[in-house]
Amino acid sequence: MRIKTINVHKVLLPVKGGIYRMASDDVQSLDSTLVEVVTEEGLAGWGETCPIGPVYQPQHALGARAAIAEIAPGLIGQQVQSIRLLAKRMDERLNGHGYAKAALDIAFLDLLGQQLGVPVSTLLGGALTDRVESYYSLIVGEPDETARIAADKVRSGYPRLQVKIGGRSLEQDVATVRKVWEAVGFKARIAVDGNRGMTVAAAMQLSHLCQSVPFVLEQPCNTMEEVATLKGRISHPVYLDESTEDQNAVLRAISSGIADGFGFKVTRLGGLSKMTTVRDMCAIRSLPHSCDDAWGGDIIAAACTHLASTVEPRRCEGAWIAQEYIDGHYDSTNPIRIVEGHIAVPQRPGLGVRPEPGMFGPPITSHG
Ligand code: 0XW
Ligand code: MG
Repeated sequence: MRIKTINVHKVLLPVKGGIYRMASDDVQSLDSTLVEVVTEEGLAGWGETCPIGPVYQPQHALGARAAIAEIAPGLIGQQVQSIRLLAKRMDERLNGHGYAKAALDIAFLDLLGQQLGVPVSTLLGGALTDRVESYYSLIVGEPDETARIAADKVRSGYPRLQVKIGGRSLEQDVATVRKVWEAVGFKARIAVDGNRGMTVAAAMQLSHLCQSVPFVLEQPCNTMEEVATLKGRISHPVYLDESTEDQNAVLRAISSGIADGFGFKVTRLGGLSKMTTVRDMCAIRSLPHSCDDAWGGDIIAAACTHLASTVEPRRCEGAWIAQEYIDGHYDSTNPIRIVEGHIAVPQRPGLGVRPEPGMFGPPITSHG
């Protein structure tokens, strides 16, 4: 099975409700890059990478497409058999840019799964469950309104909530966390996500003022070093998200004991194949983690779901997908959907989702 063509598509995904607000940035429409890798036999594998704007993390949409333009010509004619060989080939074409390589890695796994007649979860080591948890992300908002949405989402079945804070007064952040807790109590696990927006001092004050609320504090400060100084000085467990820039950053965080868990992004870590390594490193130290991506449609949602199904459920902090904040699906027959806060793991070969033929229009670039 040799690669004949790689088509690149650009898809705009406007935010339902207008604005997705985080401490680090407000976004209104996201620019997703999809790759369709077509073999000589006419089989098509899909991949996707959709950074949540150019500010959330160093990755950005134009960067993804520029990187794919460097890499793709070198993949034409290559066999889709050894994912590791294809990864090596990509590294020989371009240093770094894991978030662009991730889209291609996902497409290779989609192809291989279809050829072997197995779901991607099987290629990642095997699913432990057929239904994974998701979580609802509450954007930075007014405390009472945030608590009202939180209660509503927990009633609908979400087992976990992520409360976004930062970029405003400590008073508002503390009020939001307390009100969400009063509204949901132990009915859901709570992560409080500062998205790099807090000083160490503010993170310490928040933790002290909300001491009796059992939440995990996700990426409160900008750097891993700042977050490291919180150890032993606050009462809440600390998770890293944006600081996990690559596999080595995860290794550093685990070996130095900085993080009690992680919010992982499949594309930032370089794709599903690279994620299996950090997944297994976390298993060795019994560390919980999510299986998310920053944004995107059904393709990346399927990738996150397959991965999450291979994580020991007691340590799986869910697969976040953008469904609640975008309209429609690429695959209306077999969409990846959150039902009662959970996502069914696709059982069909490959990713188990196919964009409707022609729905993205002609590709913006074709290689091969
Ligand atoms: C909730 N997410 C997974 C979606 C947005 O991209 C931000 C992200 C996070 O945890 O920071
Ligand atoms: Mg986060």
